[in-house]
Amino acid sequence: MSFKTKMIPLAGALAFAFAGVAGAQEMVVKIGHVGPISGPIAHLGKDNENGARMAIDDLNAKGVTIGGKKAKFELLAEDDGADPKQGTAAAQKLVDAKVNGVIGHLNSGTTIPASKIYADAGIPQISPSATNPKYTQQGFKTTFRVVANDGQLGGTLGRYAADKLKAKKVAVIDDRTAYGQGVAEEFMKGAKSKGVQVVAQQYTNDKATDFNAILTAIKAKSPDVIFFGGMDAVAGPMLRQMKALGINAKFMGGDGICSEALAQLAGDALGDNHVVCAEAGGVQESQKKGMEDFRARYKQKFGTDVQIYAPYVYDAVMVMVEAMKKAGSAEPQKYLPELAKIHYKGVTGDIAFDPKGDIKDGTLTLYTYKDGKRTQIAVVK
Ligand code: ABU
Repeated sequence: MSFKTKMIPLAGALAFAFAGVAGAQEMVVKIGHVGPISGPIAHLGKDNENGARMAIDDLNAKGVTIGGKKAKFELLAEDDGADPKQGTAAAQKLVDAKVNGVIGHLNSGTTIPASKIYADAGIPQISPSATNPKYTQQGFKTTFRVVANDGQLGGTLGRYAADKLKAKKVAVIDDRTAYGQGVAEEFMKGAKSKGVQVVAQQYTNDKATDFNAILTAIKAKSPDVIFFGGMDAVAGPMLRQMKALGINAKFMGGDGICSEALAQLAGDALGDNHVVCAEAGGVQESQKKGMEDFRARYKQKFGTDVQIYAPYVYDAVMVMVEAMKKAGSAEPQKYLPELAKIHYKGVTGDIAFDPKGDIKDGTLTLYTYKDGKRTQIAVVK
């Protein structure tokens, strides 16, 4: 046997041994994401999922070390169709897949029931868009949200209707979801606190397309403003039918209607300065460039504009990973305490949580639509 042939197995064994060492220094971190990728608001679910994918791709490209090990991040994306039952099934699937953390869900109606499943499994959950206050009021240690809640959203919009739109009479419609109902109630509280009269209250659902009966009943009461608690996929056709019925009242809604897509969904019924809505977050002047850069990168990557919450999803992933880095571990019970006390500067602003898991100092951005484009009115605390 020659010297050379003797060395080949030795080199092979060494290479194998080193590969084993390198392998032992790597870890896979599974991040779950859930939103409606099917159904009427699939465009919003996809927007959220894209935000998560962008964060995962950025983290893997940059290279992240957790507790001395190189982390490889994997996105496990699930569709809940905005349906509470599908939401809990998706949550159980992610728990069974032993995800390290979950970003989602998009809707309050899915986020709240799913949160018990994650809490029972001890898995941290950050919602980037569910705004019903109940989500963080259940006493779970695992629930966090990076946006303001319906109390802030609805209350601010109610007071805005009185102070800025000079409304004396408002009509309110909600889609009977956890979000729609909650934000409509908060709007009424805010409006009534300013002496505004609620002259009509009507109900629909999150898949409805015909609003003639409820709009006709509302028209008879001549409101100055119609507030809708629900999502853009319903608000668009509702605006078209308002126009067809000759209703000139201003139209208001929360973050669920405040998408780029509302312009297409409403067509020429959108009008200029006719719709006022609010996103449950927003950046101050000094942070605007970071947000603009994010939006440009997003458009380049996915070929479409941000709808509403992709930047918040991106930050939610980053915040979760920052907590893992601080803990030196991706194990939920180890990084959860770090997540609870995190201070993170994201593209959506400064993120820190109160004892319930709600974002501290939540911000809102008021928008209207002009020339078919979502146009910022103001950023308010
Ligand atoms: N916040 C608007 C959409 C999501 C939700 O809370 O249902």
